[in-house]
Amino acid sequence: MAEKSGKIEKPEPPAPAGMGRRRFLGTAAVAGAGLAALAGCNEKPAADAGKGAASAGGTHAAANAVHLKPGELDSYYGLWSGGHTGDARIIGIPSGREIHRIPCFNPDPLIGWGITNESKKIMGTKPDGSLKYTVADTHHVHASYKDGNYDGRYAWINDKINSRIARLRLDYFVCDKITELPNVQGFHGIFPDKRDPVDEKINYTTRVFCGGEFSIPLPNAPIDDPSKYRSLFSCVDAESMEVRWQVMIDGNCDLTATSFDGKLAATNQYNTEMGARYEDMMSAERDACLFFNIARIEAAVKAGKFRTIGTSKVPVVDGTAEANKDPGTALVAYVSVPKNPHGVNASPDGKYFICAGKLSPTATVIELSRVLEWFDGKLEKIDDSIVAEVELGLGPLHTAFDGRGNAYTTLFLDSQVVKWNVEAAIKFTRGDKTAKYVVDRIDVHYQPGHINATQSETTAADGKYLAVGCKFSKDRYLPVGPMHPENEQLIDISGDKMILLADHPVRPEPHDFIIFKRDLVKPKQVYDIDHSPLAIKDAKESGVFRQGRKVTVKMTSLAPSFSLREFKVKKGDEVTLILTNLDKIEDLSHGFAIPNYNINFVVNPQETASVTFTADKTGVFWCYCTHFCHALHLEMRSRMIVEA
Ligand code: CUK
Ligand code: CUA
Ligand code: CA
Repeated sequence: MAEKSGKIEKPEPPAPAGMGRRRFLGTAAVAGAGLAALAGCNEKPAADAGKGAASAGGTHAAANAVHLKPGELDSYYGLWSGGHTGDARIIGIPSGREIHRIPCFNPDPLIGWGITNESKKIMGTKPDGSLKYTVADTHHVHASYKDGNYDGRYAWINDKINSRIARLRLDYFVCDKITELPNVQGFHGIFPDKRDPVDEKINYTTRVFCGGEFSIPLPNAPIDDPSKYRSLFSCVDAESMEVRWQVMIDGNCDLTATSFDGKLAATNQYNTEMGARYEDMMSAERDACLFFNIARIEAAVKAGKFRTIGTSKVPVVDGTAEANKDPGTALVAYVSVPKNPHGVNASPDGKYFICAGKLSPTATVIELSRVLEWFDGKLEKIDDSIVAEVELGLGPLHTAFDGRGNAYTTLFLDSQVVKWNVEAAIKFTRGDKTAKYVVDRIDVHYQPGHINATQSETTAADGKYLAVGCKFSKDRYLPVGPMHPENEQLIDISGDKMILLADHPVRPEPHDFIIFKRDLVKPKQVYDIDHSPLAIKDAKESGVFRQGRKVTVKMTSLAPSFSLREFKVKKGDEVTLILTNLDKIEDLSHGFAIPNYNINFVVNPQETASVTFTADKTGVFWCYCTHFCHALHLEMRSRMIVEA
């Protein structure tokens, strides 16, 4: 893919703001030679690799440093989606250090996710007790809001492969609920609402919106004609995690964003054509950004104006273009935006939604108040809600904000981040050609996808750091065979010019992430022992309890021993082993592994976990602690004797 890193050529100078030669990428161009460019294969390693940080002292000193002294803590939490690993990752910002991973959709043998009964219940099992799914593809992770800022309660993350939404608790940093969306394939964008559209008192997140990307027959059936397929936009209850309602739409959902006033949720569409092949999906010059009128949708559901699909009981309202022409009753507004847009993002001032063009070199700025005017019958044409459409560069994907009126958009094909001023872009679009909306450009390495700034999509956007998720790392790390890591780059955005601060490799492949101030969460480091109804609060309650062929083994851990030094079961028993860690000291976790039984899990201080297995092998099995906990950690064992 990449050219040999030995052949380093000078990078092309940044493209000027007005790019006459850069018009839309036509279908023909893309289908032919241009396809390689779309895949990012035309990039040459930049000659200035790493120079950004080195030249930090040149133009202006980097106000934000990445180097923390030993023992120093990061000032921000970064919450990254894990991609194919199906987890969420906690990365300290600005250091870029990966501090933790939260397994969600896929098994994780470290903590026993997908092994313990508690995690299996969250993940979902088949009738035989095995996991329903073991692969996932997480893209987007967003946290709950209060008063327009993160409140440290929850975050939500999507699984595109099996259409699941997982909730993360931000006190224990664990996944506590997973819901599978009915009749949805390719669940992609996810975004919590920021407040209720109607109830003044509910100034926090109570809904999470989920975009269905792939259109399918509803209900799914072997129907060949793609014009009969539709996709669903789903609303999930933030507390119960049940699906409240769905909206059937034309085209497809991609990314999702929400307004600060709680009134609208948005999704961009790249396939208004409802094509089944990529040529078809890019045949139109414009696609759309949809706006969902939350209050009206919920009123329609309440009034019984819905249907259900297949075996699902979730109310589905009609959001198709044909049924939503009259602004007075419309549930959904279809705003036209250029060719195959990618991200949609809400600016922290609450005024605008920005759609990046992807196959058009533009960003489109849509004014929230005008979309609302259209719903109120005060704006004649919905497309008049577009207040700017400006050229930025090739392959614009996602946008972040600094809270000072600037937007930062990734340019996938140009391998750049462009900093641009939203109000200047609006002036330029209105005819003031002297309005210089492009403020700065910086090369990134390489082909960036998501981008986010510290506190970006909150009212507390602080414009300090920008992280950029580069899809290709090429020559940036020691080669490790054919598979390359992704490159997450950190940029200082505190000054006028962006300054590249650091590269960090990540296992493929995170897409989206958020970065928030560390004092917004209050992590707990010791469990409340009552979190589990199974907790064994006293070592004296330990023992082997038999009910026919079902055996319960109750055990506690307290460094450096388990309460049962040995226990006996019989071949063929169904054994449920419950382990409570009675240690109360922070950081004193124990593991519990059973050799040849394929079992390992961790119990953190005051945590209880259980596993169920059939004792199908006779013999002696040294159950041992897998988590280094004490000078006598190796000696911390229990003997399971399985008798014939
Ligand atoms: S999509 Cu991955 S770079 Cu799934 Cu958010 Cu844009
Ligand atoms: Cu307990 Cu190691
Ligand atoms: Ca299209």
